Amino acid sequence: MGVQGMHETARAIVADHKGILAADESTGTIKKRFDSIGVESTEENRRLYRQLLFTAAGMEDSIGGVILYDETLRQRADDGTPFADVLASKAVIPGIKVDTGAHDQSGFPGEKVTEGLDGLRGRLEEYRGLGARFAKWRAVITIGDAIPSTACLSANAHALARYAALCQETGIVPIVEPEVLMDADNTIERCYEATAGTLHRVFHELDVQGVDLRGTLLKPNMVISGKGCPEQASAERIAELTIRCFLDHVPAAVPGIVFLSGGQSEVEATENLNAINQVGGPWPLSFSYGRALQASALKVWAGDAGSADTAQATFVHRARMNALAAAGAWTAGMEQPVAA
Ligand code: 5MM
Repeated sequence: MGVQGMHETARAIVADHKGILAADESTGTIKKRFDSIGVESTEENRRLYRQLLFTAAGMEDSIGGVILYDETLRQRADDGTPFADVLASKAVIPGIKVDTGAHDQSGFPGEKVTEGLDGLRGRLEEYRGLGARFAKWRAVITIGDAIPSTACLSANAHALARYAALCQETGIVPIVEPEVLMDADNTIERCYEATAGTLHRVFHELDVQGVDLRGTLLKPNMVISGKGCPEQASAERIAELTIRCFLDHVPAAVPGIVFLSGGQSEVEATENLNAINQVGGPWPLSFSYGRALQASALKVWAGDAGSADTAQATFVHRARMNALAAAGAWTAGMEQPVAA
C-alpha cells in the first residue's frame, strides 16, 4: 500500500465516529478474562468467543477496525472463512498486535519496556499477507515515586517509533499506544504531567525516525485520576485536562486519537469519551476499548452457546454507545441495564 493508501486506512477506521474493538488479548490475558467467567481458555473457546464478537449484526455501524492477536488472525469462522475476511466483508478493517509484551526495564525498578522489534519486518510482511491493514504496539508507563523516569520514556518512545517506521515500510498503519497506567493513587494533575512527558517524547521520536503522522493513529490513556486517588476527577475535568494536554503535545496531522479504557467501567469510559468530544479538538476523538467494550458481553456469554445472541446484542449496544460518545451525542438515558 502506498502512502495515500495508509492515510485512507487511518481515516477510514475512525470515519463516522466509529472506533476500534481491541480483541488482541494475549494468551495470558484472555485466560484471566475467561477465568472470571469460569470458562476454560482453550483455542476453540477463544475462537468461539471472538467469532461471536466479529459476527455480531450491526457491530460494523460503530466499529471501524478490530485489533487481533496472532492466533486469532490465523483462525476461521465456523464456515471456514478466515476472521480477517469475515471482518473485511463487513468493511471492518483487520489489525494485529505486534509487540511481544512489556518487560522489566533493566536498571529501572518498577518500570517496563516493550519488546518485539527483532524479526518484526518479516512478521509484518506475513501479517499483511494474512489481511492485516493496521498494527498496534503498546508501551506501558507507570506512575510512582520518582517514576516515570526519562530512561523509561525514552526507551519506549524509541521502540514505538522504530515499530511505526517498520509498519509504514510494509504499508501497514501503526497504532502508537503509549499507556500511562491509571492503577496507582495519583491525582489527575500527576497523570497530566506523566502523559504530557510521554506524548512529548513519543512525537519527538516519531519525527526523528521519519514516521508519516498522517498514516498513524494514536491510542493513549485519558488524563484521569489514579484508581486509588481519594479525589476522583469529574468527566468535565477529565475532558478539560485531556484536551489541554493533547493540544499541547499531539500534532493536528494525526488523523485520529482512539483512547484506551485502561480499567474504567464500561459506562465511565463512554461518559468520559463523550465529555472529551464535547470539548473537542482538531482530531477525531474515538475509542479503542478492550475491557470497556467486552466486559458485559463476556459475562452474558459465559461460554454458553444459548446466550450468544444476547451477548452479541450487549456488545453491539456498548459499541453504539461509544460511537455516540465519539460524536459527543451520548446521554446516560440511552443506557440499558448492565448485565449482572
Ligand atoms: C485488549 O487488551 C490488549 C492486550 O493486552 P495484553 O497484551 O496484556 O494481552 C491491550 O493492549 C489493549 O489493547 C489496551 O490496553 C486497551 O485495552 P483496555 O482494556 O485498556 O481498553
